[in-house]
Amino acid sequence: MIHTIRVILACCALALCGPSAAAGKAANPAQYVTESMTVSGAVEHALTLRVADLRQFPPQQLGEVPLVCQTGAKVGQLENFKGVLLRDILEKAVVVSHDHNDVKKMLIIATASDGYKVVFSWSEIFNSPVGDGVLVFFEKDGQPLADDEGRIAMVSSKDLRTGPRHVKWLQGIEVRKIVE
Ligand SMILES: Nc1nc2c(c(=O)[nH]1)N[C@H]1C(S)=C(S)[C@@H](COP(=O)(O)O)O[C@H]1N2
Ligand SMILES: [Mo]
Repeated sequence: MIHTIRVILACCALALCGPSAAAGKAANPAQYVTESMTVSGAVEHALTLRVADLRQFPPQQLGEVPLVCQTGAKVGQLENFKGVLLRDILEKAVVVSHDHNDVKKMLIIATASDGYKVVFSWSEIFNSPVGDGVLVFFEKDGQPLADDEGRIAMVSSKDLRTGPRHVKWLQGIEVRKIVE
């Protein structure tokens, strides 16, 4: 009985996270492509930004960023891409802060259209060198991003392993204060 349950659970895990799910995304990435991203949650100005809107922020250009999975495997490389700092976007949205210590409790959650999510903290973005390397990007070699990344993606280029916070098909950024 327990063995049967284990087998069922293992199959579910494989279906959700295993090669078949990854292969599905690789085979049909067009369904995940995002044309705009939102900024929501604990901000004074909620934003919806299309690529044309992102171009209004100060441009950032990066050369080569190796993409390394959390396992340590090299999975690719980002080259010659253009974007803007997540910090500049959040400055426009204005993180809500009533108390001197509010910002220290803020999470910044990036969500992709396939349900992938990664978190940053306010301190990482606004008060550490990591923030200098967190880019929302939309152009590679002067061209819009291909379907395998969406039109809008994100990377935290100063991470030790850059794969996990390379968010393909970026859909939104939510600012949320932790519950005390
Ligand atoms: N939207 C989205 N972005 C994602 C992922 C994902 O599942 N969905 N996986 C991440 C991880 S853990 C890695 S290592 C790289 C893998 O990129 P690849 O699927 O092109 O090899 O993408 C990252 N970005
Ligand atoms: Mo990964």
